[in-house]
Amino acid sequence: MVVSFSYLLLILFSGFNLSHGFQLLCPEGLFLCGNGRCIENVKVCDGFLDCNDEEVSDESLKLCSGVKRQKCPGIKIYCPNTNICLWPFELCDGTNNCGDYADENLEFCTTHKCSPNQVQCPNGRCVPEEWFCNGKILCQNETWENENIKCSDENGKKACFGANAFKCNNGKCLSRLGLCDGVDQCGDGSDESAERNCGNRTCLSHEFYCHSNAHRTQFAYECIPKSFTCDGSADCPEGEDEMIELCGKSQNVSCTKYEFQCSSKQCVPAESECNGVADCFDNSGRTLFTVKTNIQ
Ligand SMILES: *[C@@H]1O[C@H](CO)[C@@H](O)[C@H](O)[C@H]1NC(C)=O
Ligand SMILES: *[C@@H]1O[C@H](CO)[C@@H](O)[C@H](O)[C@H]1NC(C)=O
Ligand SMILES: *[C@@H]1O[C@H](CO)[C@@H](O)[C@H](O)[C@H]1NC(C)=O
Ligand SMILES: [Ca+2]
Ligand SMILES: [Ca+2]
Ligand SMILES: [Ca+2]
Repeated sequence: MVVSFSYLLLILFSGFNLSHGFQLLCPEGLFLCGNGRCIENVKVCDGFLDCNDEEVSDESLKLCSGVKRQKCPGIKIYCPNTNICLWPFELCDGTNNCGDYADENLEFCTTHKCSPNQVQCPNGRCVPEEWFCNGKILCQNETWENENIKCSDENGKKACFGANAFKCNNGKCLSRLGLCDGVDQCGDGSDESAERNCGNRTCLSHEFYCHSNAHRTQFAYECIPKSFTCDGSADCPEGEDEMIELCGKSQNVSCTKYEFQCSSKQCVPAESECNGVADCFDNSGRTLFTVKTNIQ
């Protein structure tokens, strides 16, 4: 009775800050967040923010120290105060990835150097180059953007900004990674059209060609930025961007326990393992689940 009453209160008050003298309990098997929310125990110290409270209570270092502290795979970076691993490009990108804004700290961001193919705004924020020239001010300073981000070529025609950008036939700018990936990000299909030579593209000089892409029925990630090679995370269909021959040493490509490792070494979020979508380039995630996914 007591438990169900607390549970009822919880349902009524979830989202409110309950710090008024009475103590809330969560039903068994659930973890009580600092903001009164209850989350499943398995979501505690799993490297993802689930409580969404100021204390980052499900991923605090106090709770997730020692063995529970996850190892950051590859080139991922530890958040200083929370049990979360970041990609380098998540530093100063305007999104609070650490949960306590440590990755968006202004003092840090004004001296931080952005990743390749990112623009550093005057406020320190790092924005991917290909996001510009799509009609939005991204640096919160239009004057600065007009002076520094060129969205036209020498003939005055609309252009995209940066070497990683691709211009759709309809003028939209998107990342070259979206070329020939089977998804129409342009909206007019021009990133997937025959003129793009999907399966036979010529990569730019700052790109790496994934040979194994040609074995796939849906071509994707034929050309990846060279900065994606030897970073501890497989991006080519068969992981040749992390080969010892290329990188000089074994990269020990490893996934967090909340990721599933495909036979190609690629890491995909664990929950996508059984969702019927082929996230592994080699379909290895699906082989375990063919019985489930074939029921129609
Ligand atoms: C915006 O950028 C301009 C030109 O780069 C600079 O002079 C100005 O101080 C900036 N404004 C703000 C609010 O930061
Ligand atoms: C790629 O080009 C080669 C040589 O031109 C050709 O034989 C092959 O069929 C092409 N592959 C695709 C997928 O278009
Ligand atoms: C890579 O993995 C092997 C085997 O698990 C281990 O012995 C080695 O220390 C690891 N190397 C690095 C650099 O982590
Ligand atoms: Ca969590
Ligand atoms: Ca961030
Ligand atoms: Ca596409």
